[in-house]
Amino acid sequence: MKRAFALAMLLAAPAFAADGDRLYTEHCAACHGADRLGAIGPALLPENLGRLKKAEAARVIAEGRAATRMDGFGAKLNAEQIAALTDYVFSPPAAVPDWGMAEIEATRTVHAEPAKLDRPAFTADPLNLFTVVETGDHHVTILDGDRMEPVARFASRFALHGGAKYSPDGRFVYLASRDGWVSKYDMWTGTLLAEVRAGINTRNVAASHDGRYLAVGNVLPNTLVILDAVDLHPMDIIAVAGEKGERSRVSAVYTAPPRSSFMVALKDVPEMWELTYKDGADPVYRGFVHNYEAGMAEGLADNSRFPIRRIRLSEPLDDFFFDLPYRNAIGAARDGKSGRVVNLTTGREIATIDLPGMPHLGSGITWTYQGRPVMASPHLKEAVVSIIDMTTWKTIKRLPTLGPGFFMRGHERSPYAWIDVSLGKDKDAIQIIDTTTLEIVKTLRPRPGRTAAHVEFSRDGRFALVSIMEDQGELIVYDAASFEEIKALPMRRPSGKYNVFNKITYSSGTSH
Ligand code: DHE
Repeated sequence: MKRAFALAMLLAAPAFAADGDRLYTEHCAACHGADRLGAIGPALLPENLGRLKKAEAARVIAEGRAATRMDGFGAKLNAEQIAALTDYVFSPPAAVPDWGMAEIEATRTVHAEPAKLDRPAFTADPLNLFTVVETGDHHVTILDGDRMEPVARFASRFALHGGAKYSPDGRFVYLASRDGWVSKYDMWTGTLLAEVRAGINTRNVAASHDGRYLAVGNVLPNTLVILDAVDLHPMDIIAVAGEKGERSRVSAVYTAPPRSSFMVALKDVPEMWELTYKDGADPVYRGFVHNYEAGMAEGLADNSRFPIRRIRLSEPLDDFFFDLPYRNAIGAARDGKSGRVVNLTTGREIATIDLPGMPHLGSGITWTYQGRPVMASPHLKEAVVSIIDMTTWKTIKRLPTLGPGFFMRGHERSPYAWIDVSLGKDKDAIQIIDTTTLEIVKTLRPRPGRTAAHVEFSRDGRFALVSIMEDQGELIVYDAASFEEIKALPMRRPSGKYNVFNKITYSSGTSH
């Protein structure tokens, strides 16, 4: 009660009474950078703080942040000064900082070359390893998926977000942080190999299926950065803008293996981009990249050594799911009411899907139901899973759940799809859908009262791993057929886990 009051006072204090800029230089710049771009501490710019409420930011300044080097300043600064500092870090900088080739290259470090090995340094099936991202204390655990035992654990950059991406053989894993750091680890030795800061505020990283390139989608600045997957050196920076030059944030970048391309979702303009990385790319792309005028006429961007195709949309779509052959993209605006199907061969929208309630298409999965391919997606704002026939693009079922949820998982060898409902009041529940009847057959409450979210199957589909997404959390291993708990491992807010085999084979039940 006392603390809540103190916090309210902090927020009510007149921010203008103290000089945020000066206080920042004095107390924060050493760790967070004079330009607020981050140093040993994370970047403190509005885009990077987007998920933090002002009251929480003020509390962190006053009390510090557990499990980090951020000490509390409550003894040194009064309420007015803390309010001024909070306002300052939530205000945009006078100019968008430069983050070009030189700045990116200057952050790049190659820590080690991969050891000459033809198998992991430990005894484990290299294709049944999991990367577990623990955002509670910013660490990554490599888990042996046969014994369900950790084989390595190491510190990560602050606030990793998005799925782990693997090299085609599953040996190397790439992880991105919200502050733009991309790190490359050797799964077989648990070694950090290289790091680079590809953006100031980043959405995610995608890895080409041939193991050669990474694409990093940024919000700040508005760029798409292509890195060499071997040593992370920046190969290309593409300014992201619509046809009339209007700048756009990148929402996400995805790999489309059968197309040898990266698909790019843009937040602010009604376009999606396809960037091809195929050698000697088909003439339709090659021709245009060398011919700016013709390229623009045909809707191809021309600012990259990698040919880019603009696909015009009727409105911006910022969250995508793809059918397995990558012939169609299913997109939705996060705040929209319907989804669109975009045929990637013709570059045309071919259907509208009934999808209210903020579908989270990036978490969608697909399976065969009564001989037809269906896709299913949870919703961020509605207690429902939408199941859509991918031949007619009609919603065949809106399956009510206990609450809105983030993630969904299935596996080729399991008849069940697992969802969390972590955005509602039943955040401690995991629900299991029978993919043959489209009914919920089981509701688990792994740890009553504690948030359960993000499921991933083992390579063979026999086990389902569930996160207790709390600071002192757990990773719980379930028998995926009997739904019995097999094992629990303590973990620090395990936000996501990624099985090597399921990822590198682009399993229909997992995110790609
Ligand atoms: Fe995520 C993946 C966007 C909030 C945990 N999230 C993704 C991806 C996108 C995305 C585009 C796919 C990228 C990839 O894997 O390459 N996430 C967003 C948002 O727009 C949203 C709603 C708001 C935001 O803050 O950006 C959001 N996400 C969250 C969280 O609050 C979560 C639960 C905790 C956190 O750590 O931030 C969260 N997002 C995740 C995880 C994945 C993810 C664990 C990987 C899922 C997977 O299985 O592949």
